[in-house]
Amino acid sequence: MITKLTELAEWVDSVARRTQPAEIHWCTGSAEENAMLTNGMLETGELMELNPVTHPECYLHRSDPDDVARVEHLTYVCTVDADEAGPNNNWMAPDTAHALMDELFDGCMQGRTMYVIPYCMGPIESPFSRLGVEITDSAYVVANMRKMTRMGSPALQRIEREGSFVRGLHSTGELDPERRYIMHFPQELAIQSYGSGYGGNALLGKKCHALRIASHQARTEGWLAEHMMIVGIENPAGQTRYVAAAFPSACGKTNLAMLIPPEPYRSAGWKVHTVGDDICWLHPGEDGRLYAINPEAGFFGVAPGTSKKTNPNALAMLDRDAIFTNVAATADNQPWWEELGDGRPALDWQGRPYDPKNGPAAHPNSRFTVSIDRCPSYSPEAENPSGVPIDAIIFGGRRASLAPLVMEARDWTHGTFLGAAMASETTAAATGKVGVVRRDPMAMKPFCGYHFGDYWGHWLDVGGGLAQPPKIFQVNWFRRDAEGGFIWPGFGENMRVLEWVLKRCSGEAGAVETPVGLMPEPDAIETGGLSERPDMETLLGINAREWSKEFDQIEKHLEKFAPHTPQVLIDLARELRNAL
Ligand code: SAT
Ligand code: MN
Repeated sequence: MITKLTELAEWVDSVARRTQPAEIHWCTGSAEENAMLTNGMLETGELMELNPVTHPECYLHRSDPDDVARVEHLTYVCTVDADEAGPNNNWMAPDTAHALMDELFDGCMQGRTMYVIPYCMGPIESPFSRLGVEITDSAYVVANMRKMTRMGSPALQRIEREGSFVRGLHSTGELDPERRYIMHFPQELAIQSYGSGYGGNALLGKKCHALRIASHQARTEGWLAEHMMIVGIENPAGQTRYVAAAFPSACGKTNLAMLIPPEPYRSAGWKVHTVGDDICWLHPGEDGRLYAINPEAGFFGVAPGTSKKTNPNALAMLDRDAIFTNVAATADNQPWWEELGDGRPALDWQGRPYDPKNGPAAHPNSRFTVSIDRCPSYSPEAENPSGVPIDAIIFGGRRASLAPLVMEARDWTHGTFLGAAMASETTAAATGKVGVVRRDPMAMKPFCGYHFGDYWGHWLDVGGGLAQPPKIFQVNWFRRDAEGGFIWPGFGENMRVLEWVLKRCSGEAGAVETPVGLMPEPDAIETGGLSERPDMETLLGINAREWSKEFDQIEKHLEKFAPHTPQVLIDLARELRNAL
C-alpha cells in the first residue's frame, strides 16, 4: 500500500533514505497482518507463546533488562524557546536535538523492516480525535499499537482526508542506555525516540503524542489533555455520572477505572462502566459542561498488584488475546506475578530459573497489553464521538501521611490549586528511586509538554469558560498507620468514597468547611459491611502543624514556576495558610 497524501509519502521516503531499512511495511491493522507479525516474532524469540489452553492468543515479551520503564531523564521537549518547555521539562534546542537524532537514526534500520503505522487517537469518527503516523523498526511496537490505538487503514483514510498528523519516528537502535533519547518537537508535531523498545518510550501514541504533544495542541485549541482515567458510575436509580481521575503511574488508576462495587453496593444496583484507564481529552461543550474522550483503545496496565482481590475485571480479560511484558512464567507456561495468588513461578522475568535471591519473579513494572473492549466493565460510550459529560474530577496521590482520604475543592480555582500542589511517592513506572515524595501536578510531571505555570493558567481559562464546571476532589487511598499498614482498605471499597463524591455532585450530601477544603461530615462515608471500621478520624483529620509545613513546600513549588504561575494560585496558597 502506498498513500495518496504526498506529505506522508515524502516523509516516509526521507526516513527510509536515512534509516535504510531492508523493507517497508505499511500497516493495515488486519488480523492476517497481525498473525504474520506474531509468527515472525515467535521465530525470532521476541515473543513466546503462553499456555494455549489456559491463555489462548497470549504472548510473553521479555525486554532488555536495561530497558524496563520510561526514562524521564532522557525525555526532552524541544521548543525554540527554552522558557516555553519550562523547568518541568528537559529542554534541548530543536536544531541540536535534530542533529543528535539524525546521527543516531543514520542507517539504523539496515537489515530490518520499517513499519509505517497510521493511527487515530480517539474514536475514528470523533471531531476530538487526533491522528498520527509512527514509523518503527519494532514488530512488538506494531502489535502493541494495534491494541492500544485505532490503527491501520481507517486511520490512514482519515489522515489522507485531513492532511494533518503527528510524525513519530522510533527505532530500538542498540538498546544502549547511553544512546537513548525521547525527543518531542511540539511546534513541528513530531516525536523522535531512539534506543528503547519499552512502553511509553516506544508506543509513541501514548504518553508522547496523547499527552506531551496533545497538551501543547490543547493549549492553543482551548481544551485539556490529561493523565486521567474515565469511569461512569451508575446509581440504583439508573443514572450514570462520569468521573475523570488523575493519579501518577502505578497508583491504581486502572483498578479504579474497572472497580467492582462491593456488597452491599452491588446488590443495591450500583454499576461501574469503564471508559478509559490512563489518558483523557477534555473539551468544553456547547452546554457549558466538560466532555471527555479516551484517546486510547487498550490498556497497558501494571501486572504486579493485579489480583482477584484488587482487580477481578482486569484478571478476567487477561486470559485471552493479551501481550505480557516482563512477567514471570509458571512451569506450564502461564503468566505469573507476585500477587496473583495461584501458581508458582518457574522462570523469572528475565527467563532465568526463578530464585528468590534475584528479587521478584515479575518485574515491578511488568505490563499487560489488552484491547479495552475485552474488559467486562467496558462502556460502549468509549466509542461516543462526542465524549461523555464529566461531573467530577479527582486528583489522587500516594501519600503515607497528611493528605486526607477525600476532600472537595471550594471551586474550580481551588481545584486547580489542589491539582497544581499534588504530590505523590514515586513508583517503578519510571527508572529512579521508588518511594520518594515528589510534586506531581495533575499527575502530569512527566507528561506536560509545556511550562507548568502556563499549564495552570490554561486550566483556569478552560474552567473559567464553563457554565457548569465539574466539581474537583482530592483523594488519597494510601494513608498508613504507625505500623506501616494501609488504613483504608482501598480497591473496590473506594466505591464508598466515590459515593460521597457523586452525592456532592447531585446535591445529596453536605460537607464541612476546613481551611484545606470541604470534608465529608462525620459518618458521611459509609463503612457498614467492612470487616472492621477504619480509623476514619485519622483518614479525615487535618493536622494544622503538618499542613503548615506542607504549605511552605507548596509555596516554594509554585514559586519555582514564577513568573508563569498564575498569581491567583500564589494568593490562594497564602490565604489558605493564614486560615490554618
Ligand atoms: O510506560 S508507560 O508510560 O506507557 C506507562 C506508564 O508509565 O504509565
Ligand atoms: Mn499513565
